[in-house]
Amino acid sequence: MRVSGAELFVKALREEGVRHLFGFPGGVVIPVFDVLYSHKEIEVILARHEQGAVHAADGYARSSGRTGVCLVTSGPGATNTVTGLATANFDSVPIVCFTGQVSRSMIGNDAFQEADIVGISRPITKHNYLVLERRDLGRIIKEAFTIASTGRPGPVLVDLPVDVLKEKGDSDYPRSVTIRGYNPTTAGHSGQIKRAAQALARARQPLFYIGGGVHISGAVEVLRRVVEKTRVPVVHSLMGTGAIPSDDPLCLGMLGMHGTYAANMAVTHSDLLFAVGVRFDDRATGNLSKFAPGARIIHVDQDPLAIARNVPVEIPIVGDARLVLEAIEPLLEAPAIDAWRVRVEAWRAEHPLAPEAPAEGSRLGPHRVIQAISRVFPDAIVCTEVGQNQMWAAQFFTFRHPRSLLTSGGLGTMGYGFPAAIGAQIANPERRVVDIAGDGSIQMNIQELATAVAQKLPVIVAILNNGYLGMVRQWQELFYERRYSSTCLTTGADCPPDCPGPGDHCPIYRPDFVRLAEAYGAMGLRVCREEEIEPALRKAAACTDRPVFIDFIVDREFNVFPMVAPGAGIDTMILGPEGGRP
Ligand SMILES: Cc1ncc(C[n+]2csc(CCOP(=O)(O)OP(=O)(O)O)c2C)c(N)n1
Ligand SMILES: [Mg+2]
Repeated sequence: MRVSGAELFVKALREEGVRHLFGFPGGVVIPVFDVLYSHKEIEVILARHEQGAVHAADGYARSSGRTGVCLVTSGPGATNTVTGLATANFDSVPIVCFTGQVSRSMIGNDAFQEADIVGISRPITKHNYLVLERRDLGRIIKEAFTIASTGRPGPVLVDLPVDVLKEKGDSDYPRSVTIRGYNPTTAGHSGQIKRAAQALARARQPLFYIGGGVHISGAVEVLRRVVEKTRVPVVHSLMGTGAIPSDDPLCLGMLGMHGTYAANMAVTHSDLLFAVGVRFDDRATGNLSKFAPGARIIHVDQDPLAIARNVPVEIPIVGDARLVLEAIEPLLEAPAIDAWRVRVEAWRAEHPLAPEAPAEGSRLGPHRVIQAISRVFPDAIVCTEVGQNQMWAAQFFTFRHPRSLLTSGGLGTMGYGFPAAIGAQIANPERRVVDIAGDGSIQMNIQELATAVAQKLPVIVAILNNGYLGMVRQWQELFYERRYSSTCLTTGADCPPDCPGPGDHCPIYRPDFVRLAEAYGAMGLRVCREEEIEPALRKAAACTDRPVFIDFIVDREFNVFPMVAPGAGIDTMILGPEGGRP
């Protein structure tokens, strides 16, 4: 049977099991949207901005493990996907993003709405394609889905010229493909796995260092068994949050720039770091010359390029984290580390995560909001924006489930959390999804409120409204003599040039998030006092057919501690507002 490229495209999606497509139309992709119009089994979620569509596909994928799919038009539609693709690429999220393109004969002629999206997206995708022949369409789509979801996952972009979409051709869609030069390793090397087990048995100050790869590979269960069997303490990266429950006695929390005192001290004094699915990102390691100076390092990762890129690794194991941990599990013995555990516990007791208390009469402590969210919605999928809100969410929410913290770790994309929450809610209609947001970040994809209202999604957005681009302000406070250049969100034309800092003289905060939510048809609530936090969250919990924005007016100059100054080793932490150092 001969069908159009657009018909084959939709058939391919159906055979891939795609149930949701995040999209935004335009001239060259009308043929595809036209076919989708009569195929109701694929639900098209109309975003309000292409960046929102890609982040939604990303949240869908991160929360469910299924590949997220989006479809946008050429030119500006395609360029609007760039931040979403880069975000997903950094955090290894499987997405297939289809972009329309001008007709093949027009490519390179500055045609209307032409952009070389394959060139633009090359460094921020796992792979990308321009479909130049109608006969290659089915194979390329199959390859795209295969590459996105296997090995170290990532976004794949497929650029579809409009005349390819209109051309009639074969209706066959391949069941499988072999891709030359693409053969991700899955099982780890058995000799290396044995060496790793022996090293762990002999270690006296060992630590597991866990990252996002553990969620991606579905290794959470086996990891928990391995930790239980060995009783070795665990630290995790931001992306590894929730792999071990935050309240597990062996979980020391996050390491790095805003890591816990116990995690950073344990890394610094460990003699063996057993790293699984991590990148040794600079936000986690701090100054590399001071990172884990006495530790032998075992590194399990799917991506051979991630191994030994930042730190010397003694026992590299390339492979899927779940398969490697399953292979090592029977070989493991619990090391004799009672003395080490006592030291680790002492660090934990010495400096628990104890944020500065807000001054008398001042506004809410943001950590109180997050602790309350954790109590009212203990099983929620938590999305975050970027900045202080993100770090407080990681520090103060008790994560107990895998794939429950969706946050832009690598790229640090403000505006990620809300559209990601929309995608997560669509993939998980039975769960509560809460976006912990900053008042700056939320405005970067605020238009997706229209999407959430249209889809009747009860996503809860908890805005920690501090009137600042708070994380940048924190750096200015600590390292730039409180010169709050371009970080105050209440600044107006009438402000004096030498602002004395926040106070009653400040202009009224705009926008009014409550009225903004209501303008979109969502519920809007405002909370100014501690005793109002839980009632507001319970009111939000009772709302099941539309999004809720809660504007939490928090202390304006509250900081995230501990903090490792940029360039310092992670054992040198600023522990609180007085700047006390260990
Ligand atoms: C798209 C983007 N632009 C700029 C930044 C730099 N940046 C990091 S955190 C931050 C402040 C975010 O402010 P807000 O959302 O209010 O969060 P807060 O830190 O106050 O919780 C900025 C500007 C970024 N991460 N992403
Ligand atoms: Mg803010």
